[in-house]
Amino acid sequence: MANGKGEEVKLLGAWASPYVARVKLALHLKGVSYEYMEEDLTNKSELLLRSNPIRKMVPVLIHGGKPICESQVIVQYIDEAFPSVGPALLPVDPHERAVARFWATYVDDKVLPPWGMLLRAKTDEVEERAEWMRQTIAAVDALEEGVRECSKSKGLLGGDDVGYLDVLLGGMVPWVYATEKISGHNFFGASKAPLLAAWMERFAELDAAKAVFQDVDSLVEYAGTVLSGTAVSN
Ligand SMILES: N[C@@H](CCC(=O)N[C@@H](CS)C(=O)NCC(=O)O)C(=O)O
Repeated sequence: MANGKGEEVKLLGAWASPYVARVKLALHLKGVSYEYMEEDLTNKSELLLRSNPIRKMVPVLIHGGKPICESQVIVQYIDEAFPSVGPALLPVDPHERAVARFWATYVDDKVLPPWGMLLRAKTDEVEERAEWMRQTIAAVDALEEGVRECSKSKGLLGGDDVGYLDVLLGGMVPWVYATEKISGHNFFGASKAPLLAAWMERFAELDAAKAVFQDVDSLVEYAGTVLSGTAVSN
């Protein structure tokens, strides 16, 4: 693995986070070596608080001593800071670039919030859970259109190779599997979202995905304990 200008790269993360997984995927795809530092989010390190004083969240990438925060910003930074290594993640064409960014924003604004609420809801919050489920399914329905718009010959979303939207969605894949185990509902299932389902199978075959994806049973346990204290069920 090669690092631009030999500067040290550190990643502050939390193992279960889909946002952190995005950054790990981008680093692996780019062939950038890095030191990973696991944060205890109940007792955040001085380094995290100093590096991301505004949001105090992971992921934070520290490159040559300079912190970069927010997963989308970090993935774009990695693409720009390490241009000569690995595939270019953002499309070269400005319109294609804008479309990839649009769908990335859509995922974070519309798909992840209700999904996160669903995973955090208590089992007796039946109506709330039904509403979060409905909102997540509606958002994923629309995301199918994004996959249609961005996918090219190989069925990945970055043109001829893996790209920005692949990385952003890729970080969520283990949570798709975990949610299915918890609730019986596969948000990227073939009957409702055939393009996403096919994309997910292809993405999961990449070496970077195999290296980065979390163990699904551990995520299920995490959802049942850390997130809600109770698992989601149908
Ligand atoms: N918009 C942020 C979200 C990051 C995020 O939600 N991180 C969570 C872990 S999954 C976190 O650090 N939570 C700690 C806290 O909220 O105090 C990104 O894309 O990086």
